[in-house]
Amino acid sequence: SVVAEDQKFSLKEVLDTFKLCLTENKEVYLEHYVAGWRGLVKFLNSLGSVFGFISKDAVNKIKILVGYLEGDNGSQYVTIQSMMKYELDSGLVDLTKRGNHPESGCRTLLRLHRALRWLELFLERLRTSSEDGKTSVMCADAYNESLAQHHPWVIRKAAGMAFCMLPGRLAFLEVMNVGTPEQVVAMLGEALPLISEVYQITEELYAQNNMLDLP
Ligand code: 1Q0
Repeated sequence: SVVAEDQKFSLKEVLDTFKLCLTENKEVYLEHYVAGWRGLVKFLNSLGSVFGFISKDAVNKIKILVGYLEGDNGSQYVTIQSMMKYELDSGLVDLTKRGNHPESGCRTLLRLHRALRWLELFLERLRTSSEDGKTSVMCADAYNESLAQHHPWVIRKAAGMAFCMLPGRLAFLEVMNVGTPEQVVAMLGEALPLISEVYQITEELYAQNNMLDLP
């Protein structure tokens, strides 16, 4: 049905939102960045309830950012660059330890930003994997190389268990809703440089502002 089609995840849709993220002078639109995550969460939800604790956290962070976008100071949150400037200039970021601003846009987005690195590493493995490649292993390797460094033991443990529930490579490529495995691989090849560029630009911004370790 039309409704079912609407709710179906499509890799193309996520790809398109990440394409919209960058302005001409390489600023990152928060609205599209958040929309990209919405699409990914949709995908995660379609994989089953074992991933619920992960999507819940992502949804929570998306909601915080949307709250700022739609709030009274929404015009300050158009791009990641303007958000950083605004929050830093106004003293709205807890820089060294949690205090009065435990849910700043900067610290919230940093969590999604770190997860974007996981996504990049995972999708690159998926793209270059052979037919008998195991998604759970690709996912765990990508996680250990990135996000895991920022997570305490309990979360690493829970994440590790969830990864084991991932569908196999073929089923995984199928739910991306693109077409044949070859077509998915081609689309991943197109998507990855975009995701990577958005990641690099954001990483640079956090580094320049000494905010890579926001509590
Ligand atoms: C496909 C399997 C998905 C696996 C996702 C890997 C990430 C595992 C992360 C486990 C995190 C769990 C819960 C909570 C963590 C928070 O403590 C942590 C820090 O925040 P805070 O406020 O406590 O300081 N939060 C995070 O690190 C953010 C984690 C966000 C993860 C969002 C994952 C969204 C998943 C997308 C699925 C993409 C599938 C790829 C196919 C798409 C093709 C384009």
